[in-house]
Amino acid sequence: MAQLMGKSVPRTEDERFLTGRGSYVANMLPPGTVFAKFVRSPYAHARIVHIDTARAAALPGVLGVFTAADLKGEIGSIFTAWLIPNSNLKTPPYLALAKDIVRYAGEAVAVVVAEDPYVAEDARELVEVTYDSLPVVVDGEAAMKAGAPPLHAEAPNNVAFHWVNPGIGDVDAVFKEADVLVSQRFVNQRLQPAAMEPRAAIAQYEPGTKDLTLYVTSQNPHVHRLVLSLVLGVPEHRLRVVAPDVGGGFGSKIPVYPWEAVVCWLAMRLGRPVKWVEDRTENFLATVHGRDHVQYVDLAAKKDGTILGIKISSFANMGAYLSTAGPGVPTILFGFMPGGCYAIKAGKVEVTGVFTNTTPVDAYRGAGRPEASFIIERMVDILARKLGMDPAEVRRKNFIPADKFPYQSALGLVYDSGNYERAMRKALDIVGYQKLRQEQGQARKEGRLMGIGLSTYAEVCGLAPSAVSTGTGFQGGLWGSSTVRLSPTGKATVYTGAHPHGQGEETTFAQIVATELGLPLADIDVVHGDTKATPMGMGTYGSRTTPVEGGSVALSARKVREKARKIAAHLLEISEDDLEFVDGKFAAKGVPAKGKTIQEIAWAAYMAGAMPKGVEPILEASTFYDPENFVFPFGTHVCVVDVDKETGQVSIRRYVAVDDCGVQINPMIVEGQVHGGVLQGLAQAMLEQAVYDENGNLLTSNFMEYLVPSSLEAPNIETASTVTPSPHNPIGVKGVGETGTIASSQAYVNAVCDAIGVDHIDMPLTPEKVWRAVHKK
Ligand code: MCN
Repeated sequence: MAQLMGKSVPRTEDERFLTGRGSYVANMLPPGTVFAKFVRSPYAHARIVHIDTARAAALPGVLGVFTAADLKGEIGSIFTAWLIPNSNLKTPPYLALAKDIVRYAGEAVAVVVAEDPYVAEDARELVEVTYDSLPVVVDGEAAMKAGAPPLHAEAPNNVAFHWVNPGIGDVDAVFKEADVLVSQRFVNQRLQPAAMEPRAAIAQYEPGTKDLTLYVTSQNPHVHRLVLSLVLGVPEHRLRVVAPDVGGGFGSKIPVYPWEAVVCWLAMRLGRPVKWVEDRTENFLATVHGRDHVQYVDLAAKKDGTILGIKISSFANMGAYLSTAGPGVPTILFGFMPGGCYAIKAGKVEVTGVFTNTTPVDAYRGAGRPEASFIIERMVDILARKLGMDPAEVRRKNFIPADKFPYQSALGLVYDSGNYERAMRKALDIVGYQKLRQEQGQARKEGRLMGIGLSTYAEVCGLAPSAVSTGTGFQGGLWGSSTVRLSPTGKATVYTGAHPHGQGEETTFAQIVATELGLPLADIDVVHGDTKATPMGMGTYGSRTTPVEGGSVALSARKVREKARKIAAHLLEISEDDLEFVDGKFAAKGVPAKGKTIQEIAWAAYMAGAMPKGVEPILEASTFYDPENFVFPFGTHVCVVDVDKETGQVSIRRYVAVDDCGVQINPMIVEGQVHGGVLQGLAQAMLEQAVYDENGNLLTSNFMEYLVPSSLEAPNIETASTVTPSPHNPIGVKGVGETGTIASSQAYVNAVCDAIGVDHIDMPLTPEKVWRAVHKK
């Protein structure tokens, strides 16, 4: 069998991406396309008194200006798809175009359509909206206080939901056993996803067939189709959603946005293809934001460093409306993981979601799990400091032992496999931990600030199984789907329900099929992103694509192989049991020369004149794979920093990442994902923060104000791995797309706090904050 699993083959998709031959929505232009631009509110909270569209509509080239009044209920409210049970969830309407009241700066109040995008832009400026401003609240905790401006009549005190994970053990009892208690408030600041490609949509309607096609920047085209069909009343089988190449998403292209529904409605109303492409400022104002939690954490421990329990009270700023997956992120995706990789006896997590006059918040790389991992990894360091123990020693003492898997965690999940001690040992060996600690002692004597930060994270990903997704209120099963089809000449096409948008599965899924069927990589095509071509699928996010969709691909390929085995046995006139499959050829055991290649069997299955009894023509198989559990990657990251006392400037001297994502399909891609993920987590620790003023204006609405890291800030990332396969996944894989982000923020913050000798500094650690911490100002 051609063993392509585990090989660092170059990414097949890169040729088109790196030579400018990708196919992006913004580059498409169906004949007769007209252009939409949205008029967005400059107010964060205001009554809409009047909208005068006359001057805009009179501009030559304008086809129409539309407001909520024109929609006349033809577009339903955009709804959240994660209805968290037992949380008293409030779901106020989120209208495609605001009616009567706007609740965040950037909410759309009108749309202009013109023959030319520049005319549309000019016309947008001519729409005159009279607003009557209302009091504004942007801070999640402030929004719940008496007297705070109310956003929605159905949500008293602006509370969107209240959810509790009581855990399994008796948390109050373990807190009574404690010798030491440590408490800390954390602000996990709001972030703005900044995918290279902003959002875009083109809708095209065929009145003859009543077919509506939407080309859109989506991470999950079938989810887009389902939601838009319900919102627009277009039958699902008449709606085709195509997400072609997508230039990054990081979670922000999971949600279905109101304006995508408007673009569809306009195409049906005007009978012309309608195109909308957002610019960067619109992207920052009206594409979902991420994180924005305030957490109060208590940790109970023995004086020898044994951790007993954790209690968390978290406040999640949801923005003005609940986005598609919004409520699930700070609850389900956060609230089961703050025990990290430790054998904690009991835990309790309480989460309150709050409405504010800010952009809605949804998934952003890691989505809930970076927030969980940050808390536990910071708390372990704070505990170590309080006890005067080495942070590595406290971790080692509390790790879930390698022989205790599958492990029932105190917060309610069953971790599939792990060996935390081995990953930490490897990272500490690579970085030379003992020597670094000695050097640090010497540096301190000389008045220099040097810090070492550890992050021994465990995370949950591979979002599935359906019993869990639906049991936690998600309005969809989470399984993987695929079809593997061999043409008569033995070339394979893989149709997947995933939609990679930079991660590289066109290559890794081909590697899976090549391994299972013994085909050359060049003979395999991976198709995704088109609801008309692919099986109903749940998309790409939550590092689910490889374990769940990839698992499905492996199972489909195995079904094809088993069918081919039957045909081969029939053609060779021997028993199936006497056949072996080596390098793409079925042959009698020990007689490889006489046999049938997979290509010959594909031809025979097409000709179909000599098939075994009861076997259908064509080599093709499909699988809907619903895994029995999540997968739990883990690892140890170590960050070594030097802090300049005079300026507060931090420089990263070393960054070592040891990650374990089970079996690796393509180690080069895994390394690339770790690099990108680490930098995204470091960006939160060092630089990024969405900032609103007290009137709800987003001050960070462009790249001058919202700082994403450049190669200058990026450290050299030294990567290594351990391999602990997932026992329940068909190919032993776990996800890796988010591990770097989930691990890295706290490695940096731990290092800086270690250098200065303080308990905590909230992110981002700007030079000013660091300087103040050094000088206790
Ligand atoms: N892989 C592998 N072996 C493994 C695990 C993964 O070879 N054991 C490979 C995969 O086959 C795939 C890549 O690594 O080529 C990432 O796979 P996976 O961990 O399954 O993650 P997903 O494909 O589900 O991607 C989602 C994840 C998330 S949640 C965010 S956010 C994110 C990320 O991936 N957004 C990205 N990485 C991104 N990378 C790019 N370029 N752009 C984004 O928007």
